[in-house]
Amino acid sequence: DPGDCPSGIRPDQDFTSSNFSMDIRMPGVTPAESDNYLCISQPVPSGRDSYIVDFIPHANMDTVHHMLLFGCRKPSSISSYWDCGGAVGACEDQSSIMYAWGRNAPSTKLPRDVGFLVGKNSKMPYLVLQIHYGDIKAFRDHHRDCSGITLTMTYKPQPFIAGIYLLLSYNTVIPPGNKVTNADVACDYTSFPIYPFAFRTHTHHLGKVVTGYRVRNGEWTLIGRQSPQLPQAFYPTNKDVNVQYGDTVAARCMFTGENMTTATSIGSTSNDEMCNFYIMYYMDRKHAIPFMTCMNPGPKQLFQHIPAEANIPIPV
Ligand code: IYT
Ligand code: CU
Ligand code: CU
Repeated sequence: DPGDCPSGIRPDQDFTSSNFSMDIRMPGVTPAESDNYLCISQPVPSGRDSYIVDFIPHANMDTVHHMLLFGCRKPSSISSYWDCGGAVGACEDQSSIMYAWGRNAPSTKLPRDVGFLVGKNSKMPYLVLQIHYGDIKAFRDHHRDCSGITLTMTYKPQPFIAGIYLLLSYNTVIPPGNKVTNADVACDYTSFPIYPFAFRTHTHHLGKVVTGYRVRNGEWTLIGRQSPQLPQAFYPTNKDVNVQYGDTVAARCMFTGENMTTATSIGSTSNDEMCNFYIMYYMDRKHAIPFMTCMNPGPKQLFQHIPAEANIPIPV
């Protein structure tokens, strides 16, 4: 008994239905130390396309700091669960983030008729769940933890496919003592329309605010703005802002190196920094693209016109 935690695929009660659920839950684990990152993987049904249409988190704020779900070609381990906080990560080839849960953060629902495509035609045969366990005090009684998520899934083709557009800076350096350092990223958008509905920000300790925009004909329209010091979940986007051929997608991370004595660069440890703005969108199934990235340092000229709010810290 793997801690008697539910796992794997469960068909719908009604056997004629195309719906089913999939549990991705820790197999009754007791983290050894505070700030353990543990990962588990589950294959998705491979013979045919399936769609994730809802995420139901099972996590307790007292024990779990955050959860991230990835779609993967190959998980980093075949163990029932593994430590994925160090050299070994979640996936061997980082694929795509699909869901995030953070303490106290609202859980974003996929809109109606929208699903993440997994399985046969998706190049994502595995799902990997990463759980960051917080303070180990909650495990003083040595209980076994079943945290994780239940996915509501269907074989029924969905009219719209969900995807992720990740904007990231790879070359930012935050000098010590400077009150404000901006990391700017921008790309021209040259594909079929996307309809953003949620966004997520990610930095480490020095990020104060991360903001993303659509720029159309010189006009900046907010997609989302959040403090990366709040739970790094997906929050609903500003309003109905679509992105189409000819637009520019732009993001700024504002950092402060005020209290630092050395320069901080982009890297994977908590002493390094990151600048990520994730857009979760849907797209017509006819020409759906599940994952896009933008890593262009934004042109200075463009960012002269960024709204002032992008440099106003969000109180936490
Ligand atoms: C260097 C960097 O910014 N790493 C980020 C973003 C990233 C995510 C994925 C980079 C790649 C990916 O395939 I998915 I290449 C990063 O590591 N972000 C963390 C998680 O790893 C997702 C985060 O919490 O956003
Ligand atoms: Cu966390
Ligand atoms: Cu990071």
